[in-house]
Amino acid sequence: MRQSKTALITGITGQDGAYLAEFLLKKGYTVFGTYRRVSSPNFWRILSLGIEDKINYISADLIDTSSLTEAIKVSNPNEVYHLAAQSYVGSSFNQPITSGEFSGLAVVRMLESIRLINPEIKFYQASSSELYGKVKNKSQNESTPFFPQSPYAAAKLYGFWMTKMYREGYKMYAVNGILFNHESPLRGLEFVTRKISNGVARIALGLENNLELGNLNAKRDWGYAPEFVEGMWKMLQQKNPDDYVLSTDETHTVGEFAQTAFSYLDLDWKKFVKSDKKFNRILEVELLKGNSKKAQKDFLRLIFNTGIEEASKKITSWRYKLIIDPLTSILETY
Ligand code: NDP
Ligand code: GDR
Repeated sequence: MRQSKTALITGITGQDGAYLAEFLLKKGYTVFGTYRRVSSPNFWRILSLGIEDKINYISADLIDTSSLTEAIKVSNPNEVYHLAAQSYVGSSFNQPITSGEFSGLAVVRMLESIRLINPEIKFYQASSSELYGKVKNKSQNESTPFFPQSPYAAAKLYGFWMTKMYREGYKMYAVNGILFNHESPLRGLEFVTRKISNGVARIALGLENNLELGNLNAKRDWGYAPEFVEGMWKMLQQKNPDDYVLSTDETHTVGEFAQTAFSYLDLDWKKFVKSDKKFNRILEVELLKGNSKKAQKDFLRLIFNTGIEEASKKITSWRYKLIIDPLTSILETY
């Protein structure tokens, strides 16, 4: 009889993959993770968490169905967290076809493999607040209509519906986590929060004179990645499978984020930040602000072991968690 649970994480080399692996290892899980073969190894996040020797690695590529099927067979998991995707929205306009392959079709490759190998395996799909796109509502929850604004979001929309279809049609435990932006020191440098904290650090150290950004008015609901991965796990522990929004329910502009980051080092952001149209997207998502009441009611409260108010205070302490933590870690490396 199995003593502990086994999880398979696709995209273990990414921000969420690394934090989720750390979280599941602490819970006593046996963790398998897929990575893709690239010319230079990309394990810096796992290394920085010091968990590199505790993970069972499987090489798999999202475009290669047999490698994904093999990963499920070899790991024989109780739970699959499907996180791998081309996750940068801006690049999806340059690579719309591979975005469809990686963020859309690959979801079905996973679902179909699970259905054929062992339909009892629980499946988590990394859906996104980008699905809401051109929003009409001031805040977005599980009933808000989707209106994608990028090839990335359109591909994720397909993945969203296929996950729901396998749940309803084949009665599989398959759920969508509709996660709003979540950041950390392990976030890729091309994403705006890390671009800003890295830029501020470089300016403070005299390595750069300014920071070029795109749309400063875009509003995002930024949370903290290590807390969000716990929410993913919670979704697979519910009695019945369902889709959930995870968000802080607060929104701030990119400009506000930059202002706060510069003010941490007593710098006036207006002297350093330049807005350049070359960083604007073909289509933009102007406003995202989550409404996570459903998750708060079902399980977010349990994550923090506190009341709802305190939980949301903890998750929304964005000034510290999103700016000061990554900034400090950059300054420490110089
Ligand atoms: P990252 O970009 O940090 O990680 C993506 C992972 O996918 C990496 O491990 C990457 O591998 C892997 N990957 C990409 N293409 C392929 C491929 N062709 N074959 C195999 N693996 C591949 O993203 P995050 O960790 O931030 O996000 C995780 C998931 O959650 C993504 O699906 C993202 O779209 C979604 N999401 C993220 C949110 C966020 O705010 N972070 C919010 C909502 C959804 P490699 O390291 O080799 O590049
Ligand atoms: P996003 O994250 O597109 O929301 O997708 P990103 O940090 O790239 O952009 C956030 C907002 O900032 C604006 N912006 C800039 N963005 C970048 N990257 N660089 C800039 O210089 C810049 N200037 C302004 C963007 O236009 C945008 O409005 C992230 C990813 O993790 C997705 O995978 C995930 O699904 C969503 O969050 C929820």
